[in-house]
Amino acid sequence: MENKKFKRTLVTTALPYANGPVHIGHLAGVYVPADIYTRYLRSRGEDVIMIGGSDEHGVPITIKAQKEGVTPQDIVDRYHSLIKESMEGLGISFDVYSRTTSEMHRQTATEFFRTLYDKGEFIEKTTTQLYDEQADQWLADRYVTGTCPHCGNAGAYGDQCEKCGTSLNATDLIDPHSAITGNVPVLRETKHWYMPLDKWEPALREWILEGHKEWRANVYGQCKSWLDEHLQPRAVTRDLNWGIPVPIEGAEGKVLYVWFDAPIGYISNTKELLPDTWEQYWKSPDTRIINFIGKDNIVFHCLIFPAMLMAHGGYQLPENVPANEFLNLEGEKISTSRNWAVWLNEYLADFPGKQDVLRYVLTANAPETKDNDFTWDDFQARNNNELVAVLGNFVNRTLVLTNKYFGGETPSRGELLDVDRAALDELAGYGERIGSQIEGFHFREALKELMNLARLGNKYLADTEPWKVAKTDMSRVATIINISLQITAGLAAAMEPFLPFGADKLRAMLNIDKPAWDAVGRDDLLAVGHRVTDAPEILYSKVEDAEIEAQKARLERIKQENIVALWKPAPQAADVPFDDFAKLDLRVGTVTACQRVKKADKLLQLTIDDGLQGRTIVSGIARYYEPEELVGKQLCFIANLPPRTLRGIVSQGMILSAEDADGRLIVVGPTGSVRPGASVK
Ligand code: B3M
Ligand code: ZN
Repeated sequence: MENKKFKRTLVTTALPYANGPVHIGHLAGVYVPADIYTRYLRSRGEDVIMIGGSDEHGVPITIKAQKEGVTPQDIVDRYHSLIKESMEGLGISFDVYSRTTSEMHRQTATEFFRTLYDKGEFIEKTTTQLYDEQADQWLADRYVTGTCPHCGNAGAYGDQCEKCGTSLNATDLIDPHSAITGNVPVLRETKHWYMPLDKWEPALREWILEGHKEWRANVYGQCKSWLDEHLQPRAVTRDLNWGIPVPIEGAEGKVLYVWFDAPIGYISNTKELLPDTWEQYWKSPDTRIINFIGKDNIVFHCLIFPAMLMAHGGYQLPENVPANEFLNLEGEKISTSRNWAVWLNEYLADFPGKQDVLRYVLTANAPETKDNDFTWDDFQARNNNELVAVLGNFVNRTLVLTNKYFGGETPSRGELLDVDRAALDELAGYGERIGSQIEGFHFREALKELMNLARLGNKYLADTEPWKVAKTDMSRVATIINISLQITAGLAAAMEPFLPFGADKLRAMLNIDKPAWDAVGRDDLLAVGHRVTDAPEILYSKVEDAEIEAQKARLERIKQENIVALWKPAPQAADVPFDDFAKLDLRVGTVTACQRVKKADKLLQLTIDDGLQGRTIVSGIARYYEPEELVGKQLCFIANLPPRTLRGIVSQGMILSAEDADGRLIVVGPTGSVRPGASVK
C-alpha cells in the first residue's frame, strides 16, 4: 500500500461547464471519487493537491446565453459561483477551484498555444466548414448535430459523439443540421490550426498500450480502439467569438477550441494555487498525476491533451485516468436540457445535514465499471438500513454503554478472551483493507470494507452482550467497551475520506483530533480514562417516506413537463376516400345533464339534447371535467356508432375530444350556438 515511487500527487477533476449546476452524475462520475482519493492521501500525510474549476468557454455556454438572451459572461458568473458553493457544501475539498475566464488561464493557454505554434507543431489548413446562412454563424461543436460515422448515433455533436465518445470534426457528421435553425448547413472556406494527432499516435500507443496496462479496462479499451483506428489531425481553433483569442496574425475572430483550452485549465489553476512551486506538480517525474473524469472525456484526457503535453515538452503525463461510466436517474439517462437530474444545490436545500448520505449512496452505486442507476428508494434504503442501522447504531451503542457503565470514561482492558482477540485481529487489518481499495480506485469496494468494520463492531457487541455480563462481571464489561471504543475511533479515521461530515461529528463525540490514516486498525487510540461525550447524538437520522415521495413527485412533474415540451403532433394519417368520411353522422348536441359513473373514475354519463329523441353518451373525460361544468355546453358527437354498454349504461355515440400534449382531453364543440342536432359537415 506504500506509495513508494512518487513524492507528491496532483489530482485533477474534470472542469464542469459553467452552463448549469452540477448534478449527481457529475458527482458520482468525478468529484466524490476524487475527493475520497484526495482525503485519503491527505490522511496518510502525503503531499497531494486537488485541482478544480469551471470550464467557461465553448458552445455549451454560448448556446445557454443565446437561449436566455444574456451574455456568456453572465452565464458563467452565475453558474461558476453556484457550482463552487454547492461543491463546498458537499465537502468536495478542492485545494483550488478557479475558472477558465481568469486572466491566469487566458495567459497560460495563450502561451501554451503560442509555444506549439512557434515550434511548428500545428498544421495550418484552409478547409470548408459548416455554416448556417440563416443564423449567419459558423457551426462548430454543439452548434451542429448529425449522425456519428462511427456508431450511427443520430445525436452526435460537431466535435464529439457522446454515445461512443469519439472525437469528430464537424464535417465528419452524416446528414448534419444546424442546432440553431435546423437548416442543412452550407460549406464555406475558413482557416484553422490542427493538432497532428497522427504524428503523436506512436508515442501515445507506447505510453498507454505498453505503459499503462493497469488502467481501467473501459479506459484502456477505448484508447486502444481509437488508436487502432488511427488518429486524425483535429482542429484546435474555432470561428467563435467566445473563448481565448487565437494569438497569431490572421486569426482574428477565431478562438481556441474549448477542449484545447480547458485541460490547460488544470495547469493555470495549479499556478493560481502554487505560483512558486506549481512546476513541481506538472513537470517533475516524482509527481503522480491522476485525472478524474467521466467516460465521455476519455479521448480528450488520454489522447488529445497528452499529445499537446508531449508536443509542448517538459510536462508529466497522467499516471492514471480512472474514468467512471455514467449514472442514470430512475432508469433514464441524466439530462441537463430535460432537467432530468438531481441538482446538487437543490439536494443540499432539500436534505440539510445529509451531505454524507449523498456521498455514501453515490459511492455505493458508483458506475465504476458500467453505467449504474440512482433511485430515491435505494437512497432511502441505503441511508436507513446501512448508515443508520449499521454504522450509526454501533457508534451510538458504544457511546451510550460507555456512559452507562463508566461515566463516559474509557475503561481498562482486562484479560482477553478468544472473541476479543479475534475482533482485535480483524480490526488490525482494516487500514490495508480499505486503503488498498482506494489506491486501486475501487471506491465501491473500499466503502464496503468501511461498512464491514462497522459490522465487526456490531457483531462484537452481539457476541459479548455487555448488558448481560454487567450483572456479574464489570471488569469483563470494561474490556468489551474498551475494544468497542477502539473500533469506534478506528471508524472515525476510516470515515474521513468517504463521510467527512459524520467523521467530524464522531471525532467531536469521541473528543479526539483528526487521526492519521494509520490510526485505522490500531487498538490503542483511546487511552484508559479518556473521556468521550456524555451526550451521545445519533450520527445519521432516517430518511422519511414523505421526503422520498416529494422527490419522486418532482421527477413526475418533470416527466410531464418534458412530455409537453417535447410533444409533437402525430404524423398525418393516410388519406381516406370522401365517401368513407361521409358515412359518419357528425352532430352538435347540448348537454342537459351530466354525472359521474359509479366505480369508474374516468367516465362521465352525459344526457344530450340531439334535436331528436335525445340520447345518453358515456365518455372518458371525467378526469378533466366536473360534471356541472358541461351542463348547457354544446359539443360535437358521432351519432351513428352502434350503441355500446359501458358499466351497465347504454352509450349511443361518441363525444369528440382533442387530446393535448399532456394527455388532457378537451371536448370539441361549435364556436357559436347552433340548434341541437345540427349536422357537422
Ligand atoms: N467541461 C466536462 C464535460 O464534458 C468538460 C470537462 C473539461 S475538463 C478539462 O461536461
Ligand atoms: Zn458515435
